[in-house]
Amino acid sequence: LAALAVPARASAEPVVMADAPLLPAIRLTAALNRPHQDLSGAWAYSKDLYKTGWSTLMDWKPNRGNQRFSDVDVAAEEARDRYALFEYDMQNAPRMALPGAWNAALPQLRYYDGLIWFQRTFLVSPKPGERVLLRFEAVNYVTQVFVNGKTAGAHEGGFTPFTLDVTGLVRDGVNQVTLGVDSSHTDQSVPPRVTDWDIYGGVTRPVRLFVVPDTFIDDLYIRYTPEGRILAEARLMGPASAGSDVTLSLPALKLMARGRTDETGTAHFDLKAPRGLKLWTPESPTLYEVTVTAGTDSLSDRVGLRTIAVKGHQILLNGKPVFLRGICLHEEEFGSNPARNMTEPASRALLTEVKHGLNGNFVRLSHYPHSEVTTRLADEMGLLVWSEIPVYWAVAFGDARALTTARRMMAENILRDRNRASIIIWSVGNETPKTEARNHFMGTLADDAKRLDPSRLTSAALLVNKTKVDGVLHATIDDPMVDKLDILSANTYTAWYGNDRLEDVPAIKWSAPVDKPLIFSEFGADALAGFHAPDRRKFSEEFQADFYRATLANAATVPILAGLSPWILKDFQTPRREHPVYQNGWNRKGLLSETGARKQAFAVLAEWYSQRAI
Ligand code: GCB
Repeated sequence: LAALAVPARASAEPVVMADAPLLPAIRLTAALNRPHQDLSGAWAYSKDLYKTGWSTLMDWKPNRGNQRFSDVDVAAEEARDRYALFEYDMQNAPRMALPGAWNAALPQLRYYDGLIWFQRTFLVSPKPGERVLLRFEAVNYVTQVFVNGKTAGAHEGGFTPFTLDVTGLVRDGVNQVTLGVDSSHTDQSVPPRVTDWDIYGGVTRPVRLFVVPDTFIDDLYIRYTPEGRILAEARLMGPASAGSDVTLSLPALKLMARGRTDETGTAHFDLKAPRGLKLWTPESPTLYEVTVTAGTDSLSDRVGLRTIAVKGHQILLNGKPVFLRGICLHEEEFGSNPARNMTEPASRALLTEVKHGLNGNFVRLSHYPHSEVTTRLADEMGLLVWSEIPVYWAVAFGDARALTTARRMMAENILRDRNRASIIIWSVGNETPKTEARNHFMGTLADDAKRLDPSRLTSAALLVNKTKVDGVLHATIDDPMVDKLDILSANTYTAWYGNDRLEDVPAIKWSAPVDKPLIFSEFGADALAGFHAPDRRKFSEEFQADFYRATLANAATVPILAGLSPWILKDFQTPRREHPVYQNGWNRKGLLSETGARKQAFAVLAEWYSQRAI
């Protein structure tokens, strides 16, 4: 990634403390609740397959004619000088609606995996003592940001937000922002080159512009303890961050407290929860308005209060055992041409199928942080959430750069969402090899998760060791990570992949070396909606339904099982699945087709969950 050598302004660089998590310099927690300009809409774009506009790559052969990020008015230059040479003109380039992956925008870009430039203008008139921040909710995968032709910062990672302080680059009135977005992945990227989902390059979530006071409330972290206390930390950023007065209030609970920030800009609150507090549960997802004020800034959020813990092989929500009736989800809306632009109606439609269609109480948001739209809706609708970063398959576990990227992503994800009561699990990996390097890599992430948020559980989707003894299948979680993680999770595809037969699945004997809760974090089989086969062959709805019956029969025999998240709610696009009859670029393990038609297995799982509902 030579491209990233472009110097990033301080605000884009992670703050590195010895052995501490890698924190983004600006957090802007609960940003969506602040006044802002949404820069969604028409952006000019220009594709650049050979990355000629990536400044550092062309340093050996400077070519003004390709610098899409400059603020030169190309048409005016051409009009002024008939020998002027430009091989782009962003101001007059075609437009694309953002957010949304470019692969869905135009047939010519369906398989484009490389660099595309985006540009638009915005109006801003900051007053003295104000800061201008640009926040990007998700850009896949590497982004360089330029404001009025000057470097504003860079970011790697396709699913977590980043915020740049552009105060020094903006002028009063019309400004120009240009993004160079490179979707290509490398051997060091997270995720690596090969996954089982589609490219989805580009600006997939909104870009927003904020004007905040010079000293502003950058972070709020609030949680409820088993002892009945409400703990909160409010962190200010800016010249007056230390020694400032901060007020915290939860009006519905008649709670109000004053604090003062320490030298790190943080004010700590420790309040006794009043009687009558309603704890958040999936059945009754009570949210309380919380407001922090400091100086001229104020920030509000709606938060649920609850506890989550493990005891032996049980998961305890508010001290009571809970069985996770879940399903995995990719971030894809219904339809045959998803752009991974999750809107509230689209997210609500998907989560409604989980909650009311399947009788579920849990979603695994695989394999990367989903939109804040979804985690906020999970809070509101009452669904427990597994949140993960794309430490997936063959990540370069021995590579220091990959670890830095993953740690920063983990921090960005946790800092974004640690006030979401719905989230109970931070996951640090999916189906990864049992090597020393990987144990260190994922172990570091699990430690970071606990440091940033000791109030939640950790897990990882692990591979299972399977043997057959006297005709009976034995599945063992013999992974060195079991000691590190709070919950053991297993992806199990017996009788879909491999040579084992469906008839043997109900009798699989499960064992783990430690007494901890186990989740079947994945199991599933492809079925093409509408394909029915009397002989119940693979890819038929009948086979998928039988596969669910067999795996659920097995699940009922596993005493340490604390939940399920089968693979997956809905068919999703992936270049790995090219069977010309059944797949055509779609992984067909959805219980719903891409357009939302329910397959037979949907009812099988819904019925099983209705029996488990407490
Ligand atoms: C897995 C992966 C998931 C795949 C799925 C499959 O184990 O975690 O990303 O899509 O299997 O369909 O094979």
